[in-house]
Amino acid sequence: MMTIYDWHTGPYPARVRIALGELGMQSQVRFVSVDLWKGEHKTPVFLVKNYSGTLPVLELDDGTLIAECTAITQYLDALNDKPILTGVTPREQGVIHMMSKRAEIELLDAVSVYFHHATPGLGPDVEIYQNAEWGLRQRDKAVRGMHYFDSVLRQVPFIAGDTFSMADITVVGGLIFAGLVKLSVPQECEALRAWYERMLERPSVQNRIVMSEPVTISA
Ligand code: GTS
Repeated sequence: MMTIYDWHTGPYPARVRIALGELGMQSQVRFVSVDLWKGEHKTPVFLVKNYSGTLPVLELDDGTLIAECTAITQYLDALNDKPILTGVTPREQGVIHMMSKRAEIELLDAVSVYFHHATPGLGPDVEIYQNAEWGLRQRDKAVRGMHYFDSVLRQVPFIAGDTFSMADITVVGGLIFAGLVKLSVPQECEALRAWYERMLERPSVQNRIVMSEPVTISA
């Protein structure tokens, strides 16, 4: 049994929950809730688990700690004989990793910076430094990212090409976060909007929050 430290509505933890759903591995993990709104992810005890003070974190039975959604997803996918989210051939692996990283840089992380810097974020006790101008620039970057991914999806059905992959999950995370901060996908991004409708129909995306009743254990 593996442990995942996460927060049930968080967009980044959603990426790992969606991956677990796609892989059919929900029964192999237990979730431990770390309350972001109380700043539990910044306590000294939690920082031992993840130096970066972010969620999610995967803990293996032998005590190994794996943070970063991409790393966690790659680990889980590699447990299968035939990975389905991170590619099999070197070309697939390279393209999927690139597009997932690009989705972080151009969309998800940008929305996150906007949330933490140009909105009240997690509240004054947790947001000890804010720079609204930087946050607003990142909001605009995220909107440009939406246009970029729209242009990608006008050419191919999924973010990294012909098949669903970790890169789709990362963009889904970005749009989940955008929805939480009320940052709309521009109307003219028709391909991105249609793709997102399709993504929202996937059971892994629909079930991400109810995947497990959160267990509350202060980290
Ligand atoms: N690069 C990290 C990853 O990919 O795992 C980023 C993780 C991240 O920012 N997680 C959010 C977090 O811990 C969780 S959530 O916002 O999606 O719920 N944020 C808290 C903070 O203070 O940055």
